[in-house]
Amino acid sequence: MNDAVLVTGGAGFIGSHTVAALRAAGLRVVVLDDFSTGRRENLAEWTDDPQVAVVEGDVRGEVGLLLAGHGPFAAVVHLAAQTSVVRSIAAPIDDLDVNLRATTRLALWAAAAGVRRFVFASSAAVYGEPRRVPVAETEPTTPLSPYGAAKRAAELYLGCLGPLHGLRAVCLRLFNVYGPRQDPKSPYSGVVATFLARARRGEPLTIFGDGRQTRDLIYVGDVARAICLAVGAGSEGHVHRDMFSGPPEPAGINIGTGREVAIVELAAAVQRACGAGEGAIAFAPARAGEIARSAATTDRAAELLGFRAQVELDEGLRRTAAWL
Ligand code: UD2
Repeated sequence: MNDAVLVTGGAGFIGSHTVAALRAAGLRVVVLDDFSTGRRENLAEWTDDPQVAVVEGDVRGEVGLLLAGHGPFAAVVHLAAQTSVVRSIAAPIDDLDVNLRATTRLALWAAAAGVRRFVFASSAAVYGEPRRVPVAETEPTTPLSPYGAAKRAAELYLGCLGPLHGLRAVCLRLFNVYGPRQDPKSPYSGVVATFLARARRGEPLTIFGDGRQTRDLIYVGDVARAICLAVGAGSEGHVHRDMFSGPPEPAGINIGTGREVAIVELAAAVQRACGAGEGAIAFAPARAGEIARSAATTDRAAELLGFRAQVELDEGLRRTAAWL
C-alpha cells in the first residue's frame, strides 16, 4: 500500500477540507476522529473512495492500536484539538490533556512509526496580544489563555522531540479560520459562523465590546491548501526551501491573510453576504481574555511553503453563506 497521510480530526471543519485537498493532490488519507465535534456527513464525499479510510477513536487513546493495519504513514496532520479559547479558560486541564499531552504522545508514536513529517495546527493565540500588528513569527509569544499556552507548549515539545527522535515538525499558526462546515450552533463557534447564522435568521448580530477589535480571517480552503503544502503535497509549482533546517525549534509559520478586519466591519460584510442590507446590531460587554488586534505577517508562509491566501473576505463569506 502507498504511504498515507494521517489526518487527526479529519471529520471536522478544517479536517474535512484538508482531506479534500490531500485527495486532490492524489494522496491516500487515513482519518482519525472521535466524532465528538467531527461529523460523518463532512466525509460523505469519500464514502466509496478506497483511498480514504476513517478510523473512529480518541487521539488521547492508543493511537498505534487504533491505526494498526492502516499505515505506513508518510506524514501526520494533527488537527484533533480542543479548539475553543473560552472553554480552555473554563476547563484548562481538559484543554491541556488534548492540546498538549495528546499532541506529545502522537508525536512520539509518529517518530517511532517512522513518520517523516508532522504538521501541527498551532494558533495565533500563541502570541497573546501582539506588540505589533501584523505580527511576525519572530515576535515574543505570551499567550493569554490556557489554549494559547498549550498550543505554544506543544510547539516547544515538538521543537525538542523532533530532533531527538528524527521527526520533522512544522507548526502552522492558524489565524481566524472560517468557511463552510464550521458549526454555527455551538456556543464556542467562531464569529463568522455565528454572525452568518444569526443574519440568516434575521436576528441581530451581537458584538462583544466596541467592535473595533480586529482579526485576520482566513478562508478554510486556503488553510487546507497551506496544510497540503506543509505536507509536501503542494501542486503550486513552487519548490519550497527546507523548512526544517535551522534552529532546533520547528518552523512556526503564520497562516493568515495579512488583512486586519474590525468586527464591526465584519458584521456589515456578513449582512451584505446574506443580502440582508444593514441589519440590527447589539453590543454586549467584551469577553474576558480578549485580544484587541490580530493579523499575520505572511512572508514566511510565502517563502517556506509558497503559500499565499487567495480567497477574499466577501467571496469567502458568500461561499459560507451558500453552504448554510
Ligand atoms: C479564535 C479561535 C481560536 C484561536 C484564536 C487565535 C474560533 C472559534 N476560535 O479565537 O481557536 O485560534 O482565534 O487567536 O475560531 N465576537 C463577537 N460576537 C460574537 C462572536 C465573537 O463580537 O457573536 C468577537 C469576539 O469577541 C472576538 C472576535 O469576534 O473579538 C473573534 O471571536 P472568535 O470567537 O471567532 O475567535 P477568537 O479570536 O476569540
